[in-house]
Amino acid sequence: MKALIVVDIQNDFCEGGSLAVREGSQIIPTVNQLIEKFQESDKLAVATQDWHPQNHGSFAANSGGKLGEVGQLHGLPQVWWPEHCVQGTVGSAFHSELLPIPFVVQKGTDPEIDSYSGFFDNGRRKETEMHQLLQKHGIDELYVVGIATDYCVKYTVLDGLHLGYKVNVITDACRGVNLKPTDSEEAFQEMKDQGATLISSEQVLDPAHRL
Ligand code: VGL
Ligand code: ZN
Repeated sequence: MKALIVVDIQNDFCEGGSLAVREGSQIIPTVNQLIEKFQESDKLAVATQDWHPQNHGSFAANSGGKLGEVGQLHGLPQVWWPEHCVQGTVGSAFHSELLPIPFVVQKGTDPEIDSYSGFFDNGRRKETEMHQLLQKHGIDELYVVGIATDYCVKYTVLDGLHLGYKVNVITDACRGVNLKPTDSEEAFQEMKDQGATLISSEQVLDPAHRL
């Protein structure tokens, strides 16, 4: 059984947000078509939501580190981010053009550790409810879209593969931060090297592509 995973399409990651990703909101019409196709075929769609407390350790202002630089957070390498996706703020809300998605998995709630993946925190110390939810629905194959290609999309895909799912990444329905201009390209390559299938939305939306 197949499921669509929509990663972090939240205001702070779109144009005008505090951690705006270039062209972030451009993927939304395509993502909405995918949500409709999955729902029309009675397939599960799950959204992830970055959901930080105000005192989250990944925020540069809380760490004393410089924006975009890498430091250490409780023993793990950590990029220092601007304050973003603080629980309950407008920035943490899903973009208003995104269709509602019935299942939402929140992550990044522990101030002491960041959580890029929809499955685990960055140390794989704690799990979200994602794997259980997918197991309960008999899911064995994922289609992943969203923001950011080089962080939350990438780690969600790699953890999905690690847990034994077949994983498809719909590349034109993803956008990246690109602290380094080639980061998204390299992220797609790494996902592919680890066993993910890179696919286009055109292929998935083709009526010949059965879910
Ligand atoms: C993300 C940086 C920090 C993401 C979340 O959604 O890719 N990136 N928090
Ligand atoms: Zn975050």
